[in-house]
Amino acid sequence: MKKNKSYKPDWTPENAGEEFAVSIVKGVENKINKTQEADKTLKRKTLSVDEYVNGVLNFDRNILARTITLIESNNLNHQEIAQQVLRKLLPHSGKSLRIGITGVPGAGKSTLIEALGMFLINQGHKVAVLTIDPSSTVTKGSILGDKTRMEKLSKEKNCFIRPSPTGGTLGGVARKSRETITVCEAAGFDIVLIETVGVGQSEVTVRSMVDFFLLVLIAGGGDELQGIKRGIMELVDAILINKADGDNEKKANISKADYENALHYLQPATKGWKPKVFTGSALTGKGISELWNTIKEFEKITKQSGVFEQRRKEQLFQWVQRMVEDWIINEFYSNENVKKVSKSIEQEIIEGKITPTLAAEKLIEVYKRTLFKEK
Ligand SMILES: Nc1nc2c(ncn2[C@@H]2O[C@H](COP(=O)(O)OP(=O)(O)OP(=O)(O)O)[C@@H](O)[C@H]2O)c(=O)[nH]1
Ligand SMILES: [Mg+2]
Repeated sequence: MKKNKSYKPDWTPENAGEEFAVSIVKGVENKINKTQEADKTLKRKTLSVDEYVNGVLNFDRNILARTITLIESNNLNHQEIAQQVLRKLLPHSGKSLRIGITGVPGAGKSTLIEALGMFLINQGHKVAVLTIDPSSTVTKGSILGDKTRMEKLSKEKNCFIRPSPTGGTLGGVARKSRETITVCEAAGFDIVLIETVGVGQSEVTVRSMVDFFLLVLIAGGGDELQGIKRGIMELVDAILINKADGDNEKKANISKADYENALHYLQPATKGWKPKVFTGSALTGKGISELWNTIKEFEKITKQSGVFEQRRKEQLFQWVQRMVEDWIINEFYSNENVKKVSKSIEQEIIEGKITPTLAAEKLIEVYKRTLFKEK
């Protein structure tokens, strides 16, 4: 191996002589990476926009998965191709029924998706399952859990399961998921099920991309225990009290009455639709057909009244709005001058030298000044 003759480390005093020089062996890391990269590109021929589009439209599962990977990529070049692909797929999308499923961890969402998914596939539907989990970057998501929970479903050729895209903010995850819905619909999936954990903001995001929103609760769990905020109840079209099997059945019926009562005082999430509460068991399959009948009834009523189409249109505008908002926030906080001043302003607030309103004004002023300078 070739040695570098005289290399001086960073800590070497200025004007130091050769006594500080060390010999090092040049790393070989790059070489290995390059070979691996080359292998990858050899195995994975890059596809043209039309190859992606035709693959998706012809229900080529391999290309479908690669298209979604392209959408999820943060590489600018990939994003550009992804947008071209999406533009061509857009006219073929929109024909599915989008169903959001939320609930605390362990409520039985994935088990329910397995049961409902199999029920639908046996009726001839094509089912796409997506999960939205903004925390998955940290926890690596519940991919493993989901794969085992949806064991039968994951083997079905008319089912496609895609775990939450990792990395980035909820806004970023949401953009990718929305675009993934478009791709799945263009591929011919007529039912899209989206699972999200009902803590934090992700349920609001999922509500804004689905037609029907279901909350899964556990019998006798109690509101506090389940961390269910009133806010979620205002978003849902139905509540399933899950795990109503064995000794739990009685408790489930009591919970059902409680939730029906609570919903009675809330504004319905969908105009012209009274949210339904029922009990069931994802494990035994009890309540699955009732759930599906409710969803079909919901679809019929809202399509007749025009509420369905209206919501879809509003969701498109909200989507655009959200992306612009995310961009503005990112643009502001990643501004170098704003970053520099933020620290000292933070300190001034802590010390009570400045009010929050003045602090905000100051930051905005700093940002505005950079804009004028750029011009
Ligand atoms: N007895 C009973 N157990 C159930 C039922 N549904 C789910 N479970 C069990 O509850 C546990 C959690 O189920 P999951 O389907 O993974 O729950 P989840 O809501 O998807 O959980 P996260 O994805 O972690 O948020 C598993 O051990 C399931 O077997 C049910 O109807 N009855
Ligand atoms: Mg799950």
